[in-house]
Amino acid sequence: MGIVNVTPDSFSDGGRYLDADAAIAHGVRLRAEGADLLDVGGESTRPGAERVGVVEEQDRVLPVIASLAAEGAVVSIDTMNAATAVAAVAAGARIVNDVSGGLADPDMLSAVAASGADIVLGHWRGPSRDMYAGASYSDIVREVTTELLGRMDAAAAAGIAPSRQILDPGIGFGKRGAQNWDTLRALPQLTGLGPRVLVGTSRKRFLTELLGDDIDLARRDLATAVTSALAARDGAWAVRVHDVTATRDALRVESAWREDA
Ligand code: PMM
Repeated sequence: MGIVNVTPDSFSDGGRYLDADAAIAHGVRLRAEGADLLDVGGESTRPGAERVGVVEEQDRVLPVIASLAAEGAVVSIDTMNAATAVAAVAAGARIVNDVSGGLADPDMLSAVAASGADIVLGHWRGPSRDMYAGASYSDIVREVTTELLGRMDAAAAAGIAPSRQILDPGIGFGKRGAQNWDTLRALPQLTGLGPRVLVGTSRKRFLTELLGDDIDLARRDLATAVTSALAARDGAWAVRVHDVTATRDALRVESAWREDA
């Protein structure tokens, strides 16, 4: 899954693709580099980010989604707003990527159920404005698993069958440094729950906490390619990344090893 952030303030690529044409060209490039999915977002979820109004969010993402979908791309909309999700599906998105797992907007699950789209249910403990407020766990694996099971039940109750659900452990969301590694280590349990699993580690802070705050983007992308390959090894269905080329190579290496190619 290649990332197309149409935002001024996402934490590693904010502002680069705020213009619709630049964002569309970026999505086309990511597809050419081997992305099977394009994740279009108009609201940053970086730690400390303020919410964006739905009108502005939709102005940013809808033209980009319509154009990329018309080119044949499978597009997801990265949003916590039900109204944006519905408009994005009407514009051609096939997946609603809600990092809050339906918690941020009480209308989200029923809206997605009616839209026919698939949904990404992220593990989330509260808004990015105060990203680490919920970052306290006694048994993180048990708690993340239980909370995701709760989102699966809520989605099913709203009419979204498990086959339309995709789970995401929410790396960086309400999780500090080591808590992210603890969560990633539990991927085999998460992939065992049934639905497909999506993992997003790309350029995230826990990587620079490990490797050094001063590492450049190329090194962050290399680290991302490694975590993405390991996620694939542990059964992830998709990995959400900025640098598709590096991760595509890493995934090919992982699959050649695993499948005896
Ligand atoms: N991370 C970010 C944004 N959206 N969506 C999913 N499903 N999973 C993630 O881990 C995730 C996400 C934050 O990263 P960005 O600001 O670089 O896009």
